[in-house]
Order: sequence, then C-alpha cells, then structure tokens
Amino acid sequence: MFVDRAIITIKAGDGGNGITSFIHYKGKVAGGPDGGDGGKGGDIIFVADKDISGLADYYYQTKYVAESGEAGGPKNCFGKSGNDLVLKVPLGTVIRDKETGNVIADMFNHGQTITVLVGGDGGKGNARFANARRHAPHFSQTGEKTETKRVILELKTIADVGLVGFPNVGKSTLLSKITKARPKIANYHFTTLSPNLGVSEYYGENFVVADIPGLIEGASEGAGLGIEFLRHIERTRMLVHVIDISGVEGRDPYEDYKKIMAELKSYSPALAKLKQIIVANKCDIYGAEDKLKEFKKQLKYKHPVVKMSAITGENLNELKKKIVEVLATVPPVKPLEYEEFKYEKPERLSYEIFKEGETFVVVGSLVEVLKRNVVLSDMNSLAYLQKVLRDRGIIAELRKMGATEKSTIIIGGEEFEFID
Ligand SMILES: Nc1nc2c(ncn2[C@@H]2O[C@H](COP(=O)(O)OP(=O)(O)OP(=O)(O)O)[C@@H](O)[C@H]2O)c(=O)[nH]1
Ligand SMILES: [Mg+2]
Repeated sequence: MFVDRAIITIKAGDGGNGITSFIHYKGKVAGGPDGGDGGKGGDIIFVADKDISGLADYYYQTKYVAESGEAGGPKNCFGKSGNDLVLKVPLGTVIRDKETGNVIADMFNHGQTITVLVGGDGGKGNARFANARRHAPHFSQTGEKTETKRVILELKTIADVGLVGFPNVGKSTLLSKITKARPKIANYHFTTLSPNLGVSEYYGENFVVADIPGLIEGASEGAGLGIEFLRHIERTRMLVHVIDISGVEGRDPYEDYKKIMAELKSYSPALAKLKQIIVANKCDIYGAEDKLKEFKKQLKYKHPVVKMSAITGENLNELKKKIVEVLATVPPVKPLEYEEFKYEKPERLSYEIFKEGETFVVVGSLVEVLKRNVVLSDMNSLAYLQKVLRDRGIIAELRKMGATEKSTIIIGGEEFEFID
C-alpha cells in the first residue's frame, strides 16, 4: 500500500535517575557520597533517505519512543545514555507539528537530518550535592521525564516533470519509455493508483519524472481518484500534459485539455501556471493526424505540442529534447519556506493554584521540577523549596486567594501548612 500521509506520536527517552550511594571502605562504616548521575535519554531524529519511497512504515507503526537513559551507579559511575531513535523518511517529506500545524522540516535532500525531540537530562547523583556544609547528602535527583509529541508526516514528492492527463491516455507508458521505471500499464481507467517516479536522461542531462493517477472532470470534488495526488506534482518545475489525440474513447481532445486545466487550477493556480509541453499521444491510431490539426488550431499555440506514440516510440527523443530545453528556463525546485526549527524544552516553570475549601492545590510544570529537586527530609532542600515558592510568587498568590494558617497546601502530592 502506498501511504503519503501519516500521523505519529514520538517521545524522546527519559533521563536516567541519579542515585544515592556512599563509598564503602573495608572496616569503615561509611565513606563519602559516590552516587553517579543518570544517563541522558535518546533523541528523536528524522533523516531523509532517497531509497525510501513512501510512508507506509508510519501507517502501520504510529508510536516511536527513544531509549531512556540508565540510572547512575555507585563509585560515581554515569548511567549509560539512551540511544537516539533515527526515523528514515522519503525525500520530500514535510514534518509538521500536529498541535500547531507549523512546519518543523521539509526533508528535501538525501541525508538531511533534524532533531525533533531531545532526550531528558539524567538526574544528578548524591555525590553532586555534597558541599562544605553538607557532607553526606542522602538524596539524588530523578531523571528528567520527556513529553510526547504528535507530528504529521506528509510526502510532497520532489521531481522536475509532472505527467498529467485523463486516465488511460498513456502517461505510465510514456514514463516507462523515457525512464527505467516499470509502472503498471493496462487498457482501463485508473491503472495507476499511486505516484511513480523515474529518472530520464538526455545527452547527459538528468531529470526526474513523476507519473500520477489520471484526473477526470470533477476530480476536485472527489470524482475518480480525486485531486489529492496532485500534491505529488505540486513541486515539479514543469508539466507534460498527455492527451489521447486519437479520441479513441470518444472524447474530444481539446475538451480533455480544458477539463484537466480546470482541475489543476482548482487545486492550485500556481500549478496550472507551470510551463507545459503537450504530448499528443496515440498518433499511431487511424484518424489521429486530422484530430491533431484541429486540436492545434483550438489550442492557439498556448503550449508546444509534441506529436507522439508512446507505444511505437515515435518522437520520444524529440520530447526529451524539448523537456530539457524548458527545464533550462525554469528555476530549480525549492524546499518550502519555514522558520528554522530548534528544539526547545517545554516551559517548565508554569504553575496554577486550585482552591477546594481550605485546601489549595498547586499544579503545573514548576511543581514537577520541584518534585525532582526537593527532598523533604533534607532541611536545606526544604529551605530551597520555600525560597522558590516565595520567588515565584506562589506564597503571595496563595495569600491573595485567601490562604491562612488553617489552610492546607498540596504541592506534588505532599501536604504543607501555610505559614506566612
Ligand atoms: N495505440 C496506442 N496505445 C497506447 C499508446 N500509449 C499507451 N497506449 C495504451 O493505452 C492504455 C493505457 O496506457 P497507460 O500508460 O496505462 O495509461 P495511463 O495514462 O497511465 O492510465 P491511468 O494510469 O489509468 O491514468 C494501455 O493499453 C497502453 O498500451 C499509444 O501511443 N498508442
Ligand atoms: Mg498510469
């Protein structure tokens, strides 16, 4: 199955815990603190890979969690860092934040990487908390916990030339003749169900051709396979518009042309404005020559027309030559414009206070930080907690909300008395 859009959940690895430990000497009760730090959690990294063609993997597996850091060890041993999780995506994958819709990256070049989530920091071991006044800290820090994030992966194929046209006009046949691609070809509508890419060469000039499912009138309203696949030629530099000039299916070639143009325009005016070469295909069929004359008259030289038979190979080189000429006049494909993404740790210092009778509950990311850093059994640590509560304005806020000496304050599951 071809998948060109997926929503996945990613999470960087948690940091490993720091530990509390003391040096053991033979014959001595206890030495100094030697608890090591926890390891850092693994990052979530995306890399663009030219050998991957779709996003099917991300359709079947939607949750990706990088490895957590390991806890520290005695003897000041650092915990092992968690491995990064590297997710390969095809060229042209646009990664967006599900929540904000912002583009995080356009994976445009082979090997391009982007770190979307950074692993949690390891907690500090108790050895780190020793100082002149505190010789034997009986506490250590837990590792930093990471949040999950949802991202949208969307493939917008990168190619030089896009093939458009009604079903069954010979787009895939043409692709198979000018590139090494081997798409499915058959004499019925909607043979092609997902985009095919191929590389064509003309006297040392290479260009990438994208073949997409055929369009019909009303595609923009969902008729046939719809116009969703136009996404895969949105980033091409020019179009080759294939027309069944023989009218063997009973349609008028010029009507076909107009209908396809209308569908392109309703998807994106910019796409409809791309330079085009018209391939008047199936010229080997009896009567095609006359129809071609009529078609050219109606078209009024809006685009160059190449008379062709994809089946017999007539004029294939002529077409390639013209494509190369047009490509020389149009700018290269550019990645999307977006603000450079830099991972930022979520705001960790917010808090909210809820009042339930005489009880006040303080919640928020600040509380999580305090939980990691404060050890209630340690006097210094408690003093630190009080200082933070005062500095961050929590005490003042509590007072304003009506907290008195009778009130109970709950912070991170622990109960405190309110002493102003
Ligand atoms: N006579 C003749 N038949 C052709 C020519 N080009 C393609 N065909 C035939 O037309 C039919 C459709 O060809 P495809 O290449 O599958 O057409 P398509 O435009 O890719 O069709 P969809 O994928 O359904 O949109 C096949 O039976 C081809 O053999 C041609 O130049 N002359
Ligand atoms: Mg096809």
